[in-house]
Amino acid sequence: MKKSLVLLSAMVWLAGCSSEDEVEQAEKVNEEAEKVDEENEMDSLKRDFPDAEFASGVARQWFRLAPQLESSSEDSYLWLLNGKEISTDKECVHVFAAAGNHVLTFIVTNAEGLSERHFIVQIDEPAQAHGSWTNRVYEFVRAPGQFANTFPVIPPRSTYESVLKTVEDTMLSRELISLGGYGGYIVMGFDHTVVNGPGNDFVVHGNAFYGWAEPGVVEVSWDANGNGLSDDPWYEIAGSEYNAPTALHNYALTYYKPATDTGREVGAKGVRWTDNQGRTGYTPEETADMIGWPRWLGDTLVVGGSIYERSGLSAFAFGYADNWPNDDALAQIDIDWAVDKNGKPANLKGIDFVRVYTGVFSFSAGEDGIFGEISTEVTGAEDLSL
Ligand SMILES: [Ca+2]
Ligand SMILES: [Ca+2]
Ligand SMILES: [Ca+2]
Repeated sequence: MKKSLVLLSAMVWLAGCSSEDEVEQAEKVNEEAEKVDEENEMDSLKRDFPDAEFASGVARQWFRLAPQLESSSEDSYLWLLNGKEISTDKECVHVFAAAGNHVLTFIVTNAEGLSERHFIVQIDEPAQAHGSWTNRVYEFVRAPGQFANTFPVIPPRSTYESVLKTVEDTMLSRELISLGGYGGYIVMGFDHTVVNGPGNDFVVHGNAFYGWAEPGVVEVSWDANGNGLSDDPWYEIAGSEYNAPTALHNYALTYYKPATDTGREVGAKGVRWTDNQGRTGYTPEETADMIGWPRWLGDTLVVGGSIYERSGLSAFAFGYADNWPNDDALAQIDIDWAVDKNGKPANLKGIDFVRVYTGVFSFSAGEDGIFGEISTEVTGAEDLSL
């Protein structure tokens, strides 16, 4: 097959060329490929590939290359990076861990044959170095509990925007943010994409120590729609408890603000809750310094995801936040552990956003529960590669 000759020549110019030489070579290879297309009379494949043989990008930022092909449902696509498959989508979306030059090959196949083009991709380091710590808070929902308005302090009449600002400032100064009882969560983002490299990739920092874990479930997401916002699908980091017999997924729990709770029992204290398993109950009684309902929330709060059972304050084996001391390797997370809604590997190349929520519903912290509910604390998340 004539095409295989073209592919071979593409591999040969890898070593030792300058970027300009490489682009020149790519031009030659593409001219040859066009001729082959003509010889093969593959009219349907003579489409508008990207003109330039050169594409550039920045390390740890999404690289996207989309050929302007007429849409044809019979086409199949293959992208090779330095000869290795990286995508079978029409648009190539990839992320590079470091600066460097690469050869990208795009192959379209349909009933008439195949056609291919080559690109030299030059990846540079960003003008301003990326930071290893999360730099932005996108969402924050504290669940009712002991530190509802005090950790960090949320002043009266705070708006949601001012709460976000307070929490973001707290994260930037690497101080503790309490998520409250089960389901309370924070969504944080980095100033770059955390690349899924070999082994562990990031760690969520909390205040766990040996014998005192308040595990938070970790979810990850990447900016699939490219709008810079955290509005893309989430993938749970399937830690050691994901398949435990007592684990519940698709769990939902509703908290009711005490003063407005019409279903409240006479004399009841604490915060009433119901869940999608038909259960109901009250959180422990509030005391003067335990104002149970976060000030900025409405009359009800629905939270959920997965929920895990645990007795005492022992740590889960791996894959959670606020579970092992921050400098223990068991606190680290591998993006490879991310799964979709059906528990299938998500195969993520990198992540931009991290969501952490309190993953157990328990009030057993301390003797007689004097330390209140199990509440995950976080100070931020760290990219281990920087
Ligand atoms: Ca990894
Ligand atoms: Ca997005
Ligand atoms: Ca904690």
